Amino acid sequence: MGIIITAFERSPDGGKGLARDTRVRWALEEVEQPYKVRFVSFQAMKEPAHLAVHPFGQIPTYEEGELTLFETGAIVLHIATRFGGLLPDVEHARARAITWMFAALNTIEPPILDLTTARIHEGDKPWRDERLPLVADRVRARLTQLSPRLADAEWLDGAFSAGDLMMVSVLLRLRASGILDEYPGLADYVARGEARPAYQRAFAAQLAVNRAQAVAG
Ligand code: GTB
Repeated sequence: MGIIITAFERSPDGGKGLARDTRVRWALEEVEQPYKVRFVSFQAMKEPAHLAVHPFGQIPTYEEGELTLFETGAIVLHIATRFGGLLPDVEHARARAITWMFAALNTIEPPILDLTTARIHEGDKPWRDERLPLVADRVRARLTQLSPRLADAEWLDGAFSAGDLMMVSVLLRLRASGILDEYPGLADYVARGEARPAYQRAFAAQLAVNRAQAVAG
């Protein structure tokens, strides 16, 4: 039964791998499952055919036979549950790895998203210069709490898991701000994630599409 995901027809990041389909591609590469991609434009995302698979008109989505999923966290959890390799077999270790997935999405990512909003989407607002340092410090507070976890450990809890996949994917979004480099241990952790062959394949696949789009104009 084939797997089909959706991705931007043309990612606004031009192929830096920051759009969330990269997380799904990475998970599928880790578990060595082939997949196809249906590319959608911003306009098509808001049309009934796509809204039928994603109620909020976004990417990524995941289709596998009669199963249709949206929300990256749910998709990666499904992939990790359905195929071996991304979650430990031992019950408690498995629950902890899933906890790290939620921590990445619910505790670490929200201030990072706020920072992106403040830096990019609200860049022209009169209160931007006042707000930006506050938001940046909220990110730093979380990174300061997370850092000790990785001081002497390669991954968050034993072997690499879906929790690390999600945490690295979330932290990656910080790179352009320069804040990640203030935490060398976390920067190294992200680099370890990016060095994984499965990540490299996922990154290359999304880059190839965005490069082709750039050439096509
Ligand atoms: N909670 C959902 C999930 O985790 O799946 C959020 C999905 C989401 O935000 N999707 C974005 C989207 O479809 C793409 S990934 N946006 C279009 C819309 O809402 O109309 C977010 C994203 C977009 C662009 C960059 N970038 O260019 O750097 C990075 C991340």
